[in-house]
Amino acid sequence: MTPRNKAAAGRRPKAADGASPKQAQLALYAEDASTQLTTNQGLQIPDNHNSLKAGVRGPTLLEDFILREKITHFDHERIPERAVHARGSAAHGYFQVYKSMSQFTCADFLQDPTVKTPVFVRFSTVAGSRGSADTVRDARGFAVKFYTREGNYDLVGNNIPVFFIQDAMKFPDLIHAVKPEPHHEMPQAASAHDTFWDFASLMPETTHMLMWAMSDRGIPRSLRMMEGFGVHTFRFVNSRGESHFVKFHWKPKLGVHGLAWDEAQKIAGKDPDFHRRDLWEAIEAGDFPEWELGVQMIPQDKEHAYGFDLLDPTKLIPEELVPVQKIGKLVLDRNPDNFFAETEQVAFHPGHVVPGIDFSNDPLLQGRLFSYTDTQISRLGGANFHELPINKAVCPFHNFQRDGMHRQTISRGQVAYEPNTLGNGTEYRVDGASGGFQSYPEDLSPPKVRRRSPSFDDHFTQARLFYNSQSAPEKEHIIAAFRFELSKLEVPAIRQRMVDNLAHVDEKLARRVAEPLGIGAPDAKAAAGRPGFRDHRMAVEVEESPALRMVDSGDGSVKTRKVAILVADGVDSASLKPIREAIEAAGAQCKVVGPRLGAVASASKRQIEVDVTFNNTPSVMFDAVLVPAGKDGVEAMLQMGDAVHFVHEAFKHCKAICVVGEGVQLLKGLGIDPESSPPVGVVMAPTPVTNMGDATAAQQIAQQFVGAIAKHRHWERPNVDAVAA
Ligand code: HDD
Repeated sequence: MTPRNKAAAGRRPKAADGASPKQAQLALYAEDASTQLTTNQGLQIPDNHNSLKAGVRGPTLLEDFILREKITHFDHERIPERAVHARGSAAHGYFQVYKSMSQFTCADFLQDPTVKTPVFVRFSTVAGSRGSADTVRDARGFAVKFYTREGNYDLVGNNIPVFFIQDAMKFPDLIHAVKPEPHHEMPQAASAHDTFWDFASLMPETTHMLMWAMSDRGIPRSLRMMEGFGVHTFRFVNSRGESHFVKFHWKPKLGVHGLAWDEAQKIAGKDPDFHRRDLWEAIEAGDFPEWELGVQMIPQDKEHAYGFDLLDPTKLIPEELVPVQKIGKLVLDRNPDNFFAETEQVAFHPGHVVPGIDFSNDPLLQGRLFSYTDTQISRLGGANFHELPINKAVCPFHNFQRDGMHRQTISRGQVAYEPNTLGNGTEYRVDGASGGFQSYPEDLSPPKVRRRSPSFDDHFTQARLFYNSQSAPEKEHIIAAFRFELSKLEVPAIRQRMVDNLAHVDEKLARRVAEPLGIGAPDAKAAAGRPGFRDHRMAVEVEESPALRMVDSGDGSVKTRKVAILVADGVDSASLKPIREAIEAAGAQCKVVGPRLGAVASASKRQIEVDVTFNNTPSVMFDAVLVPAGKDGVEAMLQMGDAVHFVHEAFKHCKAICVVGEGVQLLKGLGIDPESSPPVGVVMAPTPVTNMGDATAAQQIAQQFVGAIAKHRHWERPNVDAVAA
């Protein structure tokens, strides 16, 4: 064990030390490394380096059961990756309700504020393979398994509140279109290719989610800084059998933040595990990520009160129409012990519900109710995946399902059927009289039809609402993302169809997207004439919804933000100290970035320990940059391409930058005049202030810098496209 692992293992709760029921259960299956090696049958292995041979230079003998066992196991180590959401990262934690929700639902885990329900949460990208990069443009999965006292409840959502399609019948088509193209398996983890946009342009119902995916929601800064949504309308049912429709929201404590697209692409190469590492490290450091669970509730009799259909998964309920009530919190406080056993083998299913939570007739949800169990059977090798430790309920479970691949449970007795009189000596019959999960008795008198409801036919009003609700820079990001994706297409007709559709969202948006694409002007009429086009406009109930934009979200704290402090021999360490202290006191994390590992010598010959180098940890790994004063240090950095690039790139990505004294030289070439007021998000500290040890002035500078970091990104910074970085 490395010292770090040892420390982590020491900290982790064991079964006996008050851990959650789920941790106690998992501990029964856990094993620690041992110095003795045995076969799977427990036989001690005498030599783990050499196979059994006929003479030292002779052929290996078939008899070598030890070699065979080892190789055979290795040969079967891999299981199929998930058909979608293959790339994921997960953590354990707990959920706690703020006050009883008994008025709306009888779900046990939503009753008692003193109860902490164990959870396992897996975040994922959708399109990429298991080994693909974290920061690609995509929706993110946000799947929560609650191990409740009434059985497992899975809330299997995304970080976008609407979906591309309205009916599960189209799901395989959607996924086939977005996955790498079947003839050459390219591109990996990217929607910027012909088949995706071919499909999207022919299916205008995708338009609303496309707007979200092309926004900064598609490239989150961190898994800890994104919202989650149950997407579909579900039902809460209380103990009197009364139903409310409900939409679920997860609101991150740290706010909702995105990367710059150029940055996201660079990170995909520099650190493909960027989000996974960020989640892991935050939890190891004790910075436990937190979300609040929000609900929008609509009484059963108000089902038709809105212009959109609650059953249509391409629609959201604007928070201005139905406020989000925060009803509890989710905290992730423990990393998994084993990626495969937990993160890979966990099996989610929207059909894992508990009494008090039920489905709506959303046709996408209805299809999902079939798909998830089905996929686990091939992915996890049989029908007994519920017995895997990570999937096992913490409450007792029992039925007469029997046998199958990899069955673990040893079911005792003669009886495997119901009703029976032989099982436990008395007549045993399940008749629904004694509770259990009761489906909401919805009144249905349907003709059997294979048709889409006309109430699903408005494909543009909410796409427009989303676009209109964005700030000016966020609108620019959406335009740039559409341009990027569509410019990658080889077939101009697909680009044209797409911008024709966009003209129904916003004329100007469509024109701006089309400008650099070598196609004609957007033609709204042409779009309207194509098969599949629906624009039966619903009444506009909300023109603009501030809740849909990301800017200014969060509580203004800089907790866990990463700040680079650039150093080289000769920088002024005195000017660094007060600023570093203030940043760290505010909860941000500093790393000293230098030309080499080891230490550099400050102007006053103090040693400054270097954590990482300009080369191995570039600016895209940080949220902000601090450049100290010190003539010789700054001169040295100006000679280093990596150091200059570091600052220019951070500027281009609209990050907070603080330059002290001569450090301003590193902004040279960006057209910034040190004498005039600095660009937004750039804090300039004149040398005399900090060099002369004026503590109050240094404090002020530090506070300005912390304020700039808290804004996350200064997207309104002008002319960043002109920066060559
Ligand atoms: Fe799905 C996985 C979320 C529609 C079929 N889906 C999967 C995961 C998430 C979602 C988060 C990963 C779970 C994990 O971490 O293991 N899926 C959604 C959302 C949808 C959605 C929010 C729409 C609102 N999905 C959807 C449809 C179907 C599927 C319409 C099929 C009819 N989804 C699957 C699947 C997966 C899956 C193929 C792959 C691996 C798995 O289930 O366990 O069955």
